[in-house]
Amino acid sequence: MKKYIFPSATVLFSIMILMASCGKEVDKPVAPQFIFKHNVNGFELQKGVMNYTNQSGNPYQVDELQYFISEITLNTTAGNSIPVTADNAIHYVDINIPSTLEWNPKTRLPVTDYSSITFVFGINEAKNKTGLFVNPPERDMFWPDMMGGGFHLMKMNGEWKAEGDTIKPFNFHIGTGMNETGTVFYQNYFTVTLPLNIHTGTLSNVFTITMNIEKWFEAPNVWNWNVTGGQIMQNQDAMHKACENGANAFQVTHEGKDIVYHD
Ligand SMILES: [Cu+2]
Repeated sequence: MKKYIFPSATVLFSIMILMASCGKEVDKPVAPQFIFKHNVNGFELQKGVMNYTNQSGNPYQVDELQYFISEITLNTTAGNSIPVTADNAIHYVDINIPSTLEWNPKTRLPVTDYSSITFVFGINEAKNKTGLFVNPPERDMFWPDMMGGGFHLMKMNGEWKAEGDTIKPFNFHIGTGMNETGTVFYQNYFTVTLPLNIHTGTLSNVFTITMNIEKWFEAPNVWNWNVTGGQIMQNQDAMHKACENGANAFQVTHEGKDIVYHD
């Protein structure tokens, strides 16, 4: 037996008002898309070519770049925060794995005005524990247990031309730091907030997060591999300085592509 339910006059009236005021369907929440780009001095990174020179005059090249971005949150002009909670709110980026350069989390964004975006570079202390990832490629970011465990926040591997024109490898790796005796550990993840200028109607749901790689070596700490050496995993002072620089390495742009969420 079928039951027919007749909408009340109030409901009908509300629907008519909605239709009249919008002239179209009410905006449905949309799925965000995040695109990750990697530039040096304003141009797309060219891997494996010693085309770059940092402010200390170290010629360098980048061969591999792997890192985590997590806890992305979109902040509305009205003061609400919309967290991207899908996939444990963690995304892995690897310039040698094209599929990681785009993230389509199953999170819905209300169509409204947004004024900023916040994310964690790396993984926060509560989540960054050994065993968090059991499958590659994320698993291969593991950080040794004796050094605090969990996972690298970033691995940037390459080479620089040292004094005497010697080519040396660098492993610009960031993870949990520790003191010399291994009794105190330091978290190196950091939070980035960048302005957005999204107004209802522009429906900007595609966010491009660009890492400007050269910024890791510029300010406030001018990087010199001849001083730090190629390995910084066991050098908390160097990792801390790297992170101070890294806080200036990101920018975000947005555009509308009208990807409507489907269940
Ligand atoms: Cu490492």
